[in-house]
Amino acid sequence: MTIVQSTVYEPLTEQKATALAVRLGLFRDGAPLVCREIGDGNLNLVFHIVDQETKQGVIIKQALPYAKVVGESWPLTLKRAVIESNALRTFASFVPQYVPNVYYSDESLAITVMEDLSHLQIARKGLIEGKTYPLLSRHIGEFIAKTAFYTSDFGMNQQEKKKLAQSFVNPELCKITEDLVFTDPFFDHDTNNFEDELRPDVETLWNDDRLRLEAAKLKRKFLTEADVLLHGDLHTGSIFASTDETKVIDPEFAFYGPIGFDLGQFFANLLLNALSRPEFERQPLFDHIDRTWDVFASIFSELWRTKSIETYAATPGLLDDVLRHAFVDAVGFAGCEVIRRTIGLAHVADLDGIEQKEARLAAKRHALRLGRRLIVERNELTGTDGFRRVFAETE
Ligand code: SR1
Ligand code: MG
Repeated sequence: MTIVQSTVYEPLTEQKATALAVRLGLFRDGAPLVCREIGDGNLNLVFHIVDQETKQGVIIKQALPYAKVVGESWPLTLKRAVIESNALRTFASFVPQYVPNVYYSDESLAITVMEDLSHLQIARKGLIEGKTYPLLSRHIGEFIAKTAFYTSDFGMNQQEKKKLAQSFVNPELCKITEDLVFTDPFFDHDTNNFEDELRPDVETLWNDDRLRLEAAKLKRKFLTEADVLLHGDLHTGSIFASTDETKVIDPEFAFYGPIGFDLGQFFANLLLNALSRPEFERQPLFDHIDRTWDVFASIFSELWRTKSIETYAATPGLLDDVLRHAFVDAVGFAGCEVIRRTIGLAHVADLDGIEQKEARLAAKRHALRLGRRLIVERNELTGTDGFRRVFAETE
């Protein structure tokens, strides 16, 4: 990957993105190019440029200096583009099959130029349409296991790890998560956004001292545990999928944090999809949670046993302790994510897209009860079966 320091920042237009792709030599001379801005996320511009004859394309992703979801009143660092391209490059060194190929980065323009994945579909969209993606959890379990192990103090030189962690210090994007995931939904904060009918349920949540204490403990973990390099925003909208391929995108929130965080976000977004479905369609989502954990635990354990560089790695009980904490934390983080996607600033189409109002409110009330139980009872879940049980008990 090349990092090019070139021009002064300006938001690209479709014409300028096309001209840039031509200047970078990404297309043959005279190729008939069509460019569309297709960004539908909360933060960035995404240009899709395609040669109409060969049908080959590229993606140019550009960070905006503010959060698109809110507007220019919420300034946001452009440095996240560098974090994103560096995270993709780091992940590619362990699991190239699960991330897009990065062709160029330009720090001043805050762009990442990368592989066109338009033959795949954003997993959230596909799941909402009822697709099941049989390999999704196998791939995500492997992605998390390998990126976590190889960036941890057990999988890489411990002095180099500190330097790598330093290069992924990401205060502005972490602050978004600290506020939107771990704080605002648990208080009467003006970023929260929910239907008036949910106010009594939400006020019950805000007055729940036990919940607030456990949410505070989880936030503290997120703030203080620089364990492994995380994607940092691993929801189903950050994953492209098909029946046989999976690609993780958008790691602009990457930073060194607690090992259970990416697992928890992924579990939560599977649960959010399950909440939007009738009971008889939920099984594939719970199966995905089981398989993600099983694949993660098995690959992580194998790497720990065969590749660890730490003297204490072979100490009986240590690996079990690491896995147990990863699981318990993941359950708690999943609870926070379920709650914030229901009443916080950034919602998910899985729940908001339920057309019938009473069904939507019922699913959201279920989400709040489920999220709460996952947070306060996370230590009591002995395995991924616990998700099914708590889901059923909170219906
Ligand atoms: C202001 S950003 C809102 C959310 O979008 C991102 O994808 C993260 O999930 C963030 O919390
Ligand atoms: Mg994103």
